[in-house]
Amino acid sequence: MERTLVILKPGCLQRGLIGEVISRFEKRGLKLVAMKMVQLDEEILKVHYAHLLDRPFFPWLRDGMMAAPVILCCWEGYSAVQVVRDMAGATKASKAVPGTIRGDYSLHTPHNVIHASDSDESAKREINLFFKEDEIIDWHDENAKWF
Ligand code: IDP
Ligand code: MG
Repeated sequence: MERTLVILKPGCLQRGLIGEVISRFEKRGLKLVAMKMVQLDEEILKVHYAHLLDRPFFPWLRDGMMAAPVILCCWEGYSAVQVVRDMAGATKASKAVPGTIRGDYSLHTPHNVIHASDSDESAKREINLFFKEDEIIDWHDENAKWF
């Protein structure tokens, strides 16, 4: 089964959208295998967003991601990376289609509610960056047969 990393960004916590967003993934049939609230720092953000370090908006992205705690979650399921990316919607908030998380809850790209891994390779790297091995729990999902 595939795993993907979702970060509920600081604005998601501040706006009281945590339950709403997590509920969407649960209802879709994804299995939550790890979750924690953390205050991110510059060091880890420079690794996580290494591909964006030289972009002009990086300082805003970094500060925005440190403006309040985030919720880190690891979701597992069939084709989890692509399914969660599709549920997140387009990076550019104003172009995100209604029905997607970004399309329903954001208008401006810096406030696009969640991060979602963009490939299986990134997912593995990001899950390793944010979670220790023993923080991921392979529990038995009694409802799996209904999904
Ligand atoms: P993604 O989050 O959809 O994978 P990335 O290109 O990896 O998109 O960018 C990471 C984050 O950086 C975005 O989610 C968004 O918050 C922010 N970002 C990306 N492009 C821009 C931009 O042009 N202006 C401001 N913020 C941006
Ligand atoms: Mg990305």
